[in-house]
Amino acid sequence: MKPTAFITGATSGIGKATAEIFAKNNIRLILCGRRVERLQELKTALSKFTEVTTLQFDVSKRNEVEKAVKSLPKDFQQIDILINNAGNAHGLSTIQDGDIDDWDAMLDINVKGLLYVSKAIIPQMTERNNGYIVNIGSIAAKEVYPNGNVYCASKHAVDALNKGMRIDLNKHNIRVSAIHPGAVETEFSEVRFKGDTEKAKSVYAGYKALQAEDIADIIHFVVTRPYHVNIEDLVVYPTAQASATIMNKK
Ligand code: NDP
Ligand code: 8X3
Repeated sequence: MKPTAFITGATSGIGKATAEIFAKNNIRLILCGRRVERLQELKTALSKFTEVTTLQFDVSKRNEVEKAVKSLPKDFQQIDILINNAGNAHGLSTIQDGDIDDWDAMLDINVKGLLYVSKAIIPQMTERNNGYIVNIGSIAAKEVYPNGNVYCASKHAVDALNKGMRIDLNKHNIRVSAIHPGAVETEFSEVRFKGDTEKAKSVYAGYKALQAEDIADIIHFVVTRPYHVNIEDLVVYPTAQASATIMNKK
């Protein structure tokens, strides 16, 4: 039987590219996000390759998450692979100038949202003693850079949760991995800079950034290893990037 993957943040960037590569490799899809038109468009496009259903909810709203997961049609209720990908940075400021609404958004979405979704899905994995969880962290999970304070804290939490999940779920035979990308050219910087397209573009100027498909390819590699193989985490940079702050820009 084909495995079923639940992908949060499937409407854009890494999540969307992961949905595309999974669809072409015989993985059934539960696509999640808030932008319903994009979910519908992607469902139409990927239904040519695999079975697809969609769920519209905000990961940071606990009731929405629980209701959405409970609403899954019967033939999508067994989730084999969970990709905890939804998340963003909101703002880039010193701690003294930071906007508390941005802090709330990052902690509510990147940390609590990941927990709410995991909590809704893990019980059926532990019951079956089978499943795979992939958490999308960041180099911000491994390093702290100037003005990155709360985003880095939220991703350090993802790194800790990745480790904690693997320890606690070990007796249930559930695999848990994290992917920690460097700069990936997606809508990420548009969200960080609140729609300032020029500023967002400048983040990816003067070098070849990772593309969403590069990370999707790695996620697909990770989830298709033999069942006895569990990759703890992978840090992935563009060749031009050596750390969060060292970039070889032309
Ligand atoms: P995008 O902005 O392109 O995609 C973000 C996705 O998250 C969208 O599908 C969005 O869907 C979803 N999302 C955001 N907030 C919520 C929410 N409250 N509820 C539900 N879904 C939400 O960015 P990326 O693809 O780059 O980001 C994906 C992940 O990769 C994030 O966790 C990010 O932190 C991480 N990452 C990104 C890097 C980069 O350089 N781009 C590098 C390292 C890590 P919608 O708006 O429809 O809800
Ligand atoms: C996204 C990469 O360097 O902007 O997580 O934090 S970075």
